[in-house]
Amino acid sequence: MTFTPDARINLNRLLADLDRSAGIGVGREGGLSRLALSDADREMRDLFVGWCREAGLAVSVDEVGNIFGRRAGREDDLPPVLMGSHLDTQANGGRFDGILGVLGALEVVRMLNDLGHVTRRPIEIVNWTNEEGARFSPPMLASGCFAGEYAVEWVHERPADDGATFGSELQRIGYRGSVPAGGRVPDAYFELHIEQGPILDAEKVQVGIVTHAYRSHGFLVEFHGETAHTGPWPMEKRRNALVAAARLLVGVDDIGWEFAPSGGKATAARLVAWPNKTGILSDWSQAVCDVRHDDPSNADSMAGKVVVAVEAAAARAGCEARILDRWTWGGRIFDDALVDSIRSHAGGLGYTHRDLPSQAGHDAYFLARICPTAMIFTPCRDGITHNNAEFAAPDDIEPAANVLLHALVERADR
Ligand code: HGY
Ligand code: MN
Ligand code: MN
Repeated sequence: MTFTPDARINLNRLLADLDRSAGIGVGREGGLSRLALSDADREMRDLFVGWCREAGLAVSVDEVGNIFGRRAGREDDLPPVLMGSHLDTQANGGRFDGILGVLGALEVVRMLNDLGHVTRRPIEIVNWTNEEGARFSPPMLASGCFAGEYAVEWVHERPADDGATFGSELQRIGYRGSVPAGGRVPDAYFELHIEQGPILDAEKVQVGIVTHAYRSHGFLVEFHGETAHTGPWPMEKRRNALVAAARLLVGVDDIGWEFAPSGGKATAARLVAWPNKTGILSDWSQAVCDVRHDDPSNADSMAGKVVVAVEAAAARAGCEARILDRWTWGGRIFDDALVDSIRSHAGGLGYTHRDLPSQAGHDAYFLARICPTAMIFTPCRDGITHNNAEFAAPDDIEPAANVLLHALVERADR
């Protein structure tokens, strides 16, 4: 057998893998809660590594836990073509977000094995650590490190709520690899992902051709105040860090509503405070928020308004504020030739398809900084995601996975 235009993935094999994954780190009904570097993440990683080895891949793990399964090429010293996504999920995550991209890449490799097709260039399938940023901020932490955005030491120091650090948890679960993180340039990167939006499902379109990404700015903000008694302490003397964070987050929500008519979004995502107890004002708090817009200049002005809101919230609550971390991604970051290839394979395979932007962040955003990169979207029911009701039917999955198979081989064989 060999690779021909009518080659297709083995959908039932991919669905079986997705079912196995759905049983590891089970969350609410139908969903997952498989936070990065948790015991459940380790279990899923071990399963994925086993599958890679069964598929004849050489497995390596880098210093921030990214897992690579390498399939040799005929000219094996050429830069590899990468494809993958993430196996970690949100706290109330779905069974497809990220997971479909990793297991879809594995299925492509298995199908090439079935066909006995060895590509000219080597292929590497990838699981990126901590894409969600749910346990360790910021999101896309390990793909960002691979792309040179974050130093390994800084990544290892990222704290979790329970006092653990990224590096200590990586060590604990046995995935603190020795391979340097990054420092190499892949030939290209593909990422298969559910749309995480309603367009493809609503229009009954089979494949999403991702032309660009919403411009996004994220903030981690810290406030310092003073503890005091909630009873006798006069209002004018209060320095309640919890109030400062709350005022910021309401201000961020107002920015979202201001830009909603043009499709902008602003999210008050997280608020933690100490001591955060009855009877006492909190003297420490942290808040995470982000703003997103299809128009970069709008996104940038939303970000400017967030910075003003930080100062206003601090002043109103009598606290000091510090922006501990900021992250920015998105724009026209994908490779036109790869996007065209994906579009032509979608058409050539007889699938309906349409161009659209990505509104959610993805590891591909960082890979796009170092090599030609493109994404392929599948529909997901009503666009529901980061929710246990997230769902992609077999008919939703198969077309985009087949497009990945053909676009990957075209790139790896050129
Ligand atoms: O933040 C995001 O959009 C991604 O899911 N990490
Ligand atoms: Mn994702
Ligand atoms: Mn996600």
